Amino acid sequence: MGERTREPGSNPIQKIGSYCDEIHAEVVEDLHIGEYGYKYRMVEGRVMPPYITPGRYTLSRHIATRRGDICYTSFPKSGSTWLANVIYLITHRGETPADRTLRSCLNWVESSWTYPRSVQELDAQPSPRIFKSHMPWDMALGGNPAGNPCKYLYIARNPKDVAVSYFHFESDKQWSGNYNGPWEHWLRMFMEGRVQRGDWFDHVLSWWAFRDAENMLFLHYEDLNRDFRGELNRIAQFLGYSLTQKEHALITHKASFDYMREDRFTNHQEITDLETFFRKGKIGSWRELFTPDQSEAFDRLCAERIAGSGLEFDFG
Ligand code: PPS
Repeated sequence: MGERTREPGSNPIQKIGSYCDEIHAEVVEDLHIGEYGYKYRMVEGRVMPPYITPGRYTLSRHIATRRGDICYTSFPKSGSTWLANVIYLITHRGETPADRTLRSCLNWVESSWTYPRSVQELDAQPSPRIFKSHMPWDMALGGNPAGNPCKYLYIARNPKDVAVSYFHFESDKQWSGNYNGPWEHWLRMFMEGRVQRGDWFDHVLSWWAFRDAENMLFLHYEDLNRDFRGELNRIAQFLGYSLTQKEHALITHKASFDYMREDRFTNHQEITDLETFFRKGKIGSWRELFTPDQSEAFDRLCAERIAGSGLEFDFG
């Protein structure tokens, strides 16, 4: 098993073209433009990105999953790309193809943006098929996860870091959400559940309620950050893989923040405007933007919304 660090420019991966509402939002009349230009679509009463089109969403709900399928899911900016890479590396014993990207190896059925698949393409794919989603439980891929042959992994991150990471993400890129307002306003929208993918608390709690289901693994970004070794073993075991020491070391290396930021397999270089995707990769970067008053208000909201659920977060 060789470790390949790719030199910049050494492989043929091409840009996939720019995001465009006229193409990717499909039903453009449905779109709303909120405060500070923030664009979204309502799906099942939730704020969603424009590229979650009615047709793609319906397909994602009705897709026939099979034994061996893996679906990872999260609220945006919670470490899902990191988890995707870990899943890919486990299921491929640490090897990655030189002529493809992680994104192109995943099935993001609910989205019309980046590698949308037809039913025929999905049916023809060998196991294990890896599905990406950012949906709450009641909008999950494959209908009801509890009665589904698919294995689900949910990754949650402390919501202050999510809010900050999401603000940078939506402010830095010029497509889809296109938010161009200040942090204070973004934070208010986040706390009121008005950012794309809806209310963070509802989202996380919806999956947390099913954390003990046999086909479900609930993960925390902060655990991966603090104890990658232990979490890698947990994920591998859940997926039914036993890793050799060498594979373990290779995966640990290839899933590190610095490696993923540089490697063309993972660094989203095929998409315009995602150059800042690998931003900090740390616990506690919320301190950059939260004022003491904002932090207190957020803590009060957390106490109200997750009290009694048993769900706890490490804020660094
Ligand atoms: S997205 O756009 O919703 O799919 O974003 P997502 O991948 O869920 O989350 C992006 C944040 O995860 C950080 N990240 C990592 N942290 C630590 N280690 C590794 N390997 C890693 N890979 C991605 C990424 O930097 C984003 O967090 P911030 O705080 O913005 O840096």
